[in-house]
Amino acid sequence: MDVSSKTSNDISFDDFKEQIISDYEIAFLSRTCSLLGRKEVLTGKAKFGIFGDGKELPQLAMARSFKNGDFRSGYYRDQTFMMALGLLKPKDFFHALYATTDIEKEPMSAGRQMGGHFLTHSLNTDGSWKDLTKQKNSSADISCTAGQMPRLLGLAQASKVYRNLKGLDGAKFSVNGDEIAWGTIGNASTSEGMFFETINAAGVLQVPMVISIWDDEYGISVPAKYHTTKEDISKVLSGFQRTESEKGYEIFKVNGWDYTALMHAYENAADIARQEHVPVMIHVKELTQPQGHSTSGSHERYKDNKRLEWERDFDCNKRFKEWILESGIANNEELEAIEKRIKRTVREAKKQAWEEYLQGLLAAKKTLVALIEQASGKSPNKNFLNKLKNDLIATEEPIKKDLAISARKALRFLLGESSAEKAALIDWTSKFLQEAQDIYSNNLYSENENKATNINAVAPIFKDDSEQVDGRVILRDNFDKLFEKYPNTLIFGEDTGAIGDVNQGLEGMQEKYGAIRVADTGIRETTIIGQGIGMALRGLRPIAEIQYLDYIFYAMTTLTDDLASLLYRTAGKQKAPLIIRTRGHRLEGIWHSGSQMGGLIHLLRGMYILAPRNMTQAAGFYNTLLKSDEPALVIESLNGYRLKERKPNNLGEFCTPIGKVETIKKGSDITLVSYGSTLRIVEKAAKELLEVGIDAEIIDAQTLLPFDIDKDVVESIKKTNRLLVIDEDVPGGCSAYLLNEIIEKQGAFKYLDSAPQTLSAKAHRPAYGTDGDYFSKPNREDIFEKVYAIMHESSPNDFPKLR
Ligand SMILES: Cc1ncc(C[n+]2csc(CCOP(=O)(O)OP(=O)(O)O)c2C)c(N)n1
Ligand SMILES: [Mg+2]
Repeated sequence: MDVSSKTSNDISFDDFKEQIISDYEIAFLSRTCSLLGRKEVLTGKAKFGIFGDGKELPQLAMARSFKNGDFRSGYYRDQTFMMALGLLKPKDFFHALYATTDIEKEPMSAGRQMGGHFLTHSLNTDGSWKDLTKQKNSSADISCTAGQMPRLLGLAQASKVYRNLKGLDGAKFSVNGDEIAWGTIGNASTSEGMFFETINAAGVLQVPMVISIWDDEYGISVPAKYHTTKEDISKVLSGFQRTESEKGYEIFKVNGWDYTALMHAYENAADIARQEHVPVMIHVKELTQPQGHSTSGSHERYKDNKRLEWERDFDCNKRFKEWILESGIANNEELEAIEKRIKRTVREAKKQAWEEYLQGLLAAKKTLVALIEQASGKSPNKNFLNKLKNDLIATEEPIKKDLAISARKALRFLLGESSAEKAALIDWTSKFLQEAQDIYSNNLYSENENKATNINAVAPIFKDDSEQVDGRVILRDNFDKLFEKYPNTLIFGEDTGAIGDVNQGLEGMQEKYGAIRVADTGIRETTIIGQGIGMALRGLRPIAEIQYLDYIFYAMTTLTDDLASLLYRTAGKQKAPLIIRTRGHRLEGIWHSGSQMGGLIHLLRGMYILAPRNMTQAAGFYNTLLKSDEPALVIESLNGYRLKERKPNNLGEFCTPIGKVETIKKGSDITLVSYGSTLRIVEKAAKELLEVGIDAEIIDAQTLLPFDIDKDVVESIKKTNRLLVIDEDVPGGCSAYLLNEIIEKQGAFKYLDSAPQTLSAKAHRPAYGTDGDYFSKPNREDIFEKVYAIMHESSPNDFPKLR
């Protein structure tokens, strides 16, 4: 629906006037920050700036309808919104530009993210949840345009779950599911698949999501005609509009410079989403970019004079001011007094932020200058050290890098000398580097007590008469225990619900636990992960199922950009303990036998990657993960569901430890490291090797990220002095990673008598059928021959040439 100008009936004129003046103040404050922010970049104090100018007005309207418990999932234009809610102060804004690393001063990411990336803190310092119903929440932005969409779906879905699922403890997360998830996206970014996928899924799921499209008709230099069919996203999406008989969206279209129309649209949107749990789209048109896209270029290069003139005329702040004057809400003098005051405030905030930013660095510089001076006293390189010191003194506004370089260079000039002063300099340098490194590298994984690698192993208990069952039965019965034990656990994916997953690992679970907790979804991997991230951000324990490992790559950007980076980019202030369940490895054909582990372990640092060899180990990983609060990917072995395993008596209780390898067979001649389905083939090959007198030790890596934190593999190599890593990834994939861990990190090279080797799959995708598998992936004979060749090389007499 088109929204025209109307004043709100619900509040008195005085209140309305007060609201308008307060909104004008925020609009002007935000704009002043944008203007000064750009200058800070152009004068070199900050490296990059992307601001919210030209989008102020609709964000004020959104902020007015945003309540405690609500969540935002937006992008870099939303500074006015954050300022309106008091979540971003001008001083914070400048600290973010300078990349201050103190989280108290730069609450958005402790300097890890560029300015313009917003968040609120969901966690206390010990990693426990704050009461999110008592604060206004923003999930942490990412730079990838439209990357905020998948998680938006999950944030909205959480309200639906909290409203409709009985027996949940949502105390810190929801009040009857009344919370809205508010999304924002630029017009050009609506071209992304993630946008369309999310829009469709939210329409299907009917979740309380309000998505605002800030339409300035450009995506950097590219105008709307290259982005959007009919150059009008709400027109194109009008088929999503709900009708009396069909569920869908409520769609609003409103001009971004029209204050009262915006207020009206947002109030309506909020009512519909909050009460009815219906998704709403607000297409905010006729927005502008007063300073162009970012500090990287000027828009005069690609906008003609007519467009630039139109943008000046339709600048939402200018129009807002004109409207205030015309309506007699305030006069020019009053507004100018406000503007003057705000300009002073912002200038002062900027100055203070810069001084605070420099404070610690100047103190460190002073100490370092003194240390270099003292250490140079008796040095033959005194002149060089003096020059170094004077250069440092001349660096009036040093950054950490300047200090690190000076200290490290000074130590080079002192090579071979020995003095107490030099020792003091070494001490300072080591401490400085270590502290700085920690500032930039901490919180990749949880640093709290219940981090996944701290969860103790609990062995499965077997009785003498323990049943031998299909592996999938162990998973199913273990999930049953978990759903019973953790009421906030839910699982969803393609064919996950009614049929209980394609391999029956969830057989009967939907009947028992209901369609909210065990749910079917559309075929849309990215938003399945998004559902998981969003719900995990709001206290639920989702398990998102990706039907086959080969299809996880549809969701890879969301996994790597959003989930894996979350704890790190928020400096530990947000967590999404999402478990992803999938199945892979050697079944049949190019897309059902995937083992692209190298790609996963490299792109998903910040998550755990677990490749259990059987379903008991897999079930144990789920049990461990639910005791922890970190995100993980569990890859079940596709050809293992029908293999017989003994059923443990302590289902739901036994825990497979994370970060620990397991020795499957003892041996003395060579250490074989493998994981997943390939491990079974290695075991068979090892039996055949015994027949020719080669006794191999077999180690199951099983947790690839992290790998072998106790360094057990090197202990095995100390005994066998030989190493072969076997997997079914491409050459140089996961096997190379494991080799690096064992040789370099564990220092195994010292104990090797033969060159360490890898045996992996071919570089191409695995061909279909039994022969396709045999000639694509390492088979029993390959393993036998590779091991034999290593033994032949070291003792040709004992092991004569095979062929
Ligand atoms: C996935 C991705 N592709 C490209 C970019 C580079 N980029 C940053 S902003 C932008 C334009 C976005 O335009 P729009 O969505 O209309 O938002 P606006 O900046 O106009 O508010 C592009 C292409 C990016 N950040 N992410
Ligand atoms: Mg745009």
